[in-house]
Amino acid sequence: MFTPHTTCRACGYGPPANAHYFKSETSKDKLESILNLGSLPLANSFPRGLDPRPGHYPLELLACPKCHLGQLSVVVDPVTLYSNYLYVTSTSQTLEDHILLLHEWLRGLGSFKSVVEIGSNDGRVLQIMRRLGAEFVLGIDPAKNLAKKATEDGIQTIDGMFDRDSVGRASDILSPVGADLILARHVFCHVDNWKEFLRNAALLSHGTTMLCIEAPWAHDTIQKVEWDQIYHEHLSYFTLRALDFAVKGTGWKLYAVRRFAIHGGALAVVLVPDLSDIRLPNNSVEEYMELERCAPGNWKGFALQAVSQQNNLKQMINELLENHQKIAGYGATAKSTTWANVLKLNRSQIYGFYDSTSLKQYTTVPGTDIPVIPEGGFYVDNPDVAIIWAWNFAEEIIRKNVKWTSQGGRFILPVPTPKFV
Ligand code: DWN
Repeated sequence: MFTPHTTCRACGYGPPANAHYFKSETSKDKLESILNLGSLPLANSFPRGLDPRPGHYPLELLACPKCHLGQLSVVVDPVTLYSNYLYVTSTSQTLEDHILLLHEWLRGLGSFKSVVEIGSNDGRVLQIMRRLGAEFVLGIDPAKNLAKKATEDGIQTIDGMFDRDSVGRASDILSPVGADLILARHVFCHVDNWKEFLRNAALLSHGTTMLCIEAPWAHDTIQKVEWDQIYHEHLSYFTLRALDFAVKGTGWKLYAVRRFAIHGGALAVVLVPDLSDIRLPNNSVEEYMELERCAPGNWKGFALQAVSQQNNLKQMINELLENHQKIAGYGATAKSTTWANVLKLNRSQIYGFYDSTSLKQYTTVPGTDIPVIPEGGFYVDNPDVAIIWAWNFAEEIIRKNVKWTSQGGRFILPVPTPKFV
């Protein structure tokens, strides 16, 4: 199930999705089509065995001519996307290091003993937050399978979408004070109704609550041609400017911003209750707003570079196959589902995608016949070349496979330009 998306979710530009919209040919006043990737399967719908193959949905990036927010042309039903979710917050050192950095930055902005995480996945981040001193942690996540596991692992987790129901359940647990810190890492851009999300978060807050939203930053996505981050979960491609439009009337105001390197470049934005007369701690909000004003993002140029990048990797693969090289993928990521389907890869070309996530192992890459193989099999199967689909963890992956590279194995980094590393 999906619905068309025709009005910018940040600034409201563009017509409503009605019969007239679909009849009118003129592109006047519409969101602008940037990159149409066709009809693709859901990035994390890895089928196992004889499971029914996942459905395909339109995957097209649009951009708002007014506020430049990148956004998909359709919204897939979130229950379909997330109720049984196979992506697990990676237990990588890279992520651990990032959370320590984020925690240190947040502690510099305010004190917090109670932490609620929206989109808490398997509870990994809340485990780290508790280890760093949080006295009370609570997760909210729609993936029933992950919420159950997190709770069993000691992280109380409400299984549900972030809506009035889960907010009511969280309020009962948090009452009477509310949360000191509300964390929303890589979930805000999965949300269709931003204002509703922000208003729901306000219901969990008190006078000095900090709401921290972290999301891949469109500035990095465009600069580093991270087009493989386009998949159905990512409804929006985040800018501070777009958030500034959306925050009005939701009970929040922008407080501080910082860019982090995680996931190819992400912005962490802290918001505080709009009523608080709290002074801004620094000029970071204005600095990033100015940076985005100066470089609003050339989406059209990004699309051209994305197509060029796709063709380059396809050519590299063909040349390697002509030289009888055994090619694999490292990391069965949501990003690699986009690559595999756009390049129409199959197992006659790619031996398999190796991954550490048990939920994905022995499944098939959505839309293809390529198997997902346990990471431990990488040395057994010993491919000649491996494309690092989890390029956001490339340093860590290369470091832990130095034995393979020292024996002649070669890694390819697919972004910003496919190349051997
Ligand atoms: O927004 C999202 C981001 C945060 O995570 C979600 N919508 C979906 C997901 O996207 P992704 O699958 O592209 O994320 P990652 O974090 O790039 O996925 C890494 C994958 O690589 C995991 O399946 C684990 C695997 N991996 C591995 O097999 N060996 C990762 C490392 C570091 C490794 O050493």
